[in-house]
Amino acid sequence: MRILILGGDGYLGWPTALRFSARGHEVAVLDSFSRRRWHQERGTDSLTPIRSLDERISAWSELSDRPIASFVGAVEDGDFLERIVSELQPEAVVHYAEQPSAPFSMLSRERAVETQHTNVIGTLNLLFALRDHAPEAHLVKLGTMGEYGTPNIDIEEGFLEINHKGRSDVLPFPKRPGSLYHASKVHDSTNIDFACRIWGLRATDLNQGVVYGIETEETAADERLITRFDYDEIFGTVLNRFCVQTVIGHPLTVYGKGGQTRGFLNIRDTLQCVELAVTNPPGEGEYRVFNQFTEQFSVAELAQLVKQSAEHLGYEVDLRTVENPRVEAEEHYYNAVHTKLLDLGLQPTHLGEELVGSMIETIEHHKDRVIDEAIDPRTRWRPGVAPVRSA
Ligand code: USQ
Repeated sequence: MRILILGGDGYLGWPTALRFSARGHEVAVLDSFSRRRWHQERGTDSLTPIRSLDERISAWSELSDRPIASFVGAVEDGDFLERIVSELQPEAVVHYAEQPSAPFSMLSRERAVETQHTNVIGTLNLLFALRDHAPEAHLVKLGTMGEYGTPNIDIEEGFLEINHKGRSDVLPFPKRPGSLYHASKVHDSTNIDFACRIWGLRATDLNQGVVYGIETEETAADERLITRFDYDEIFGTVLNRFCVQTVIGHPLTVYGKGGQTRGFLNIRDTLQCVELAVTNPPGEGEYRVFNQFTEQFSVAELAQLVKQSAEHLGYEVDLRTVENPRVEAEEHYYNAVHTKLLDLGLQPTHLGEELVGSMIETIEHHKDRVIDEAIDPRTRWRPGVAPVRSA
C-alpha cells in the first residue's frame, strides 16, 4: 500500500514508518520538526541521541534497500498538505502530527492556542485534502483514551447505546477531557466523525492509552535508527519517566495519591495496532473508534513495579509522592473496553519486571544525557493557587 505518515519524525511516527517499509509498503513521511523545536525552546532533549530525518532515512535505505520519501512542512499549512496528498495519492494516511503533551497545553494561553491550532486545524486541513484529492484513502488518526476522562461507568469503544425516555440510540461516548491537549483530540474526533457522515470519508480513530518503551524491532537494528525518548515533565510519559528517574537516583514522581488509573501499551504494540487498523480498513463513510491499550495500571502500581524491578538490578528506589500539579481524580473507577483490536489479532505485550528491567538497562547507556532540571513537575493546571488534591 501507499502510506503517508504525518509526524513521521516522532517517537511513534518514525518506528511506524520503518515498520511499514520493512513490510514492503511504499512509505512517505511528513514532518515539520515541531517536537525538536519545542525541546530546543525549553532547553530539554530526547534521552536517546536521535539523528536528523535525512540521516535516519539514508541509514534505513542502506540497511534495507528500501526508500522512504520525506516532505518537510506543517499540517497547519493547508495548501502544502493538499499538494502532498494530491501528488502522492495515498491509500492510507496515519496521522500522528499533533502536539501530544497535556502539560504543554496547560503552560500558557500561547501554548494552549498553539496546541489546539496544530491539532484541530491540522486535522481539518487533512480532512479537506482527503475529501478533494483522495476520498478513498483511509485516515488512521491517533486519538487518546483521555478524551473520555474518568467517568464512573465503564468506558465503551467510541459509542454508547443510550435509552432515554422510551427511545434508544447509539451515540458517541460522552467526553470529559482532562487537559486542553486532550480536549483538542475531542474536537478532532467530532470533525472526523462529521467528515465520514457528510462526505463519505473512511476513518479509524485510535484512542490510544499511555505509551511506554524505547525500542521496536526495526529501531533496535542500528543505532542510527533509534527513536526519540522523552523523560522531561512536559513530553515524558509516566512509566518512561519513572525508569529514567530510577537510573539517575531521583525519587519517583508519583503525583498525589497515585490512584490515577490509565490504559497503557508498549510502543511495539502501537505498531501492531496501527498496522492492524491500516490493513483492515473500514467501509466508505464509516467512522470507527478503537480503544488502543493493552493493560490498565494505576500510577502507584507502576511505581511499585519499577521499584521491584530496579531493586533486583541493584538500584535503590525512593518512592515518594509529590503534590499533584494537575487537576485530576486521584482515586476513581476505571474500566475501559478494548476488544476491537484484539478481535483483529493484536497479540499484547505484557508489562512485567523483565520488560521494565530491559528499559532500565537501555536507559543506563544514555544516562549521561539526562538533564536533571527537566524532571520535577512545574506546570500546574491551576497556577497561582495551592495544588488541588482531586477533582
Ligand atoms: N503522572 C505522575 N507522575 C509523573 C507523570 C505523570 O504521577 O511523573 C501521572 C499523571 O498525573 C497522570 C498519569 O500519570 O495521571 C499519566 O500521565 P502521563 O503524563 O504519562 O500521560 P498523559 O498526560 O495522560 O498523556 C500521555 C501522552 C498523550 C496521550 C495520553 C494517553 O502524552 O499524548 O494521549 O498519554 S491517555 O493518558 O490515555 O489520555
